[in-house]
Amino acid sequence: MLLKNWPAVLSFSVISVLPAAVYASDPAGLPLPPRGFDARDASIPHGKVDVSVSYPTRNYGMRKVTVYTPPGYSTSQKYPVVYLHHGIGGNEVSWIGQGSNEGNADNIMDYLYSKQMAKPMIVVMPSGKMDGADDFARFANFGDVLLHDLIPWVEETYSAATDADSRAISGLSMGGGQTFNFGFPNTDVFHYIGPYSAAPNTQQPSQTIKNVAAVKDNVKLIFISCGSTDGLIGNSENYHNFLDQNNIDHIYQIEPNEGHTKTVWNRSFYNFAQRIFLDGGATGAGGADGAGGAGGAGGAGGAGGAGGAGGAGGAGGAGEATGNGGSAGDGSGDGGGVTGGGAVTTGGSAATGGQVSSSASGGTDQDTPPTEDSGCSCSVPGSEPGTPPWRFGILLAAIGAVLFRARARRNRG
Ligand code: FER
Repeated sequence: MLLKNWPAVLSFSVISVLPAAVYASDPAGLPLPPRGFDARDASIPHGKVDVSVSYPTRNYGMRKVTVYTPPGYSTSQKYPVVYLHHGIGGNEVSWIGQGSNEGNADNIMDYLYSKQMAKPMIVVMPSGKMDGADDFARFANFGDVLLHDLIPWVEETYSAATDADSRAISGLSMGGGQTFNFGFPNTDVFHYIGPYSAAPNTQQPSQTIKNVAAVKDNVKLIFISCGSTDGLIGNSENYHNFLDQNNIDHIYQIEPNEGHTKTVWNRSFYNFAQRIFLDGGATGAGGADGAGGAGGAGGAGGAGGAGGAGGAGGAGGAGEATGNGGSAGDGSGDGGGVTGGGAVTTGGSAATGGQVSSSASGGTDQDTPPTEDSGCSCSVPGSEPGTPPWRFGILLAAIGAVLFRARARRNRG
């Protein structure tokens, strides 16, 4: 009797929360990071930065790399590693605000840890431009060094985990091209892929993704970003379209009114770093965005609920669909805390809830207000292949709706 009406209720509930899934090709619209997220803050703990350390290669002599280890780094534990690449004029110090000064990965990691928004990880920033005939060749030649010289050296020298779940590849511009070019053909090595503002050295998706199933099975997060006015945006868009066409979950984040800038790269690293290495690890972080906020947030709230952390997001919305989303969230986890600017907090008993994209712009503390509607109609990748959190959200929302209505009917009768 209770179950008699469930197909109708299910389809209603699914339809009512569908927009987050249907418009998968829309950019994610993540909220701006809070003020000061990329600045050095004397009042919080700092990681240790080994600047311009040398490591041996088989074919290029000694090469330079900068390595950030998190506050509290200890050899009694193994850390995941993100390999973070610079742009055309950069080197191993560009990501720590020196030399060509392309980003502030050290400050961003310090910030994320101070807010408990990221898993402790090692950030490896190599000089990724080798000898070669031209810039394309120079950046391409680093692939072999990365895989066969640098990674083995890092894993011997630092207290690094050595499985693909514990490796991420990321980078900006020419380094974004490297991220596509080295990441997708090596999904047995890297399970997190984050290219920002990728440059013309980016190979075609048909060249780097020969095996769609392997990408779906292996890769836990693809995060592609670019400034909306960047003349190079076609490289990112090309992958975004290919991934959509092949139903490969990913986040596509466009930074409004930004060109080929450090602002994009810092925001991108902030967004990427808090969404990686969330699967399976001891802290089992549940992704959660957002501090409630205005309408449009409800759908994302439901998704957050599936991750075990998003009840608050659902509550921020309005209407029946968002209410369902919220209650599903309440039911599925014991709510890992939802932080102000909204990202990852540890806890959340639903464990693998991972990349829940933005909900609303509430909670950020910004110099410049968000210029886009930041309601979530995003590509939300799953924390496990084939089971994105929002699918759990939909299912749980539907079950919640069935139970709620059955009880309401009983009470009325
Ligand atoms: C190009 C435009 C941009 C190009 C490279 C870049 C080699 C790289 C920019 C960067 O890394 O910041 O045509 O060709």
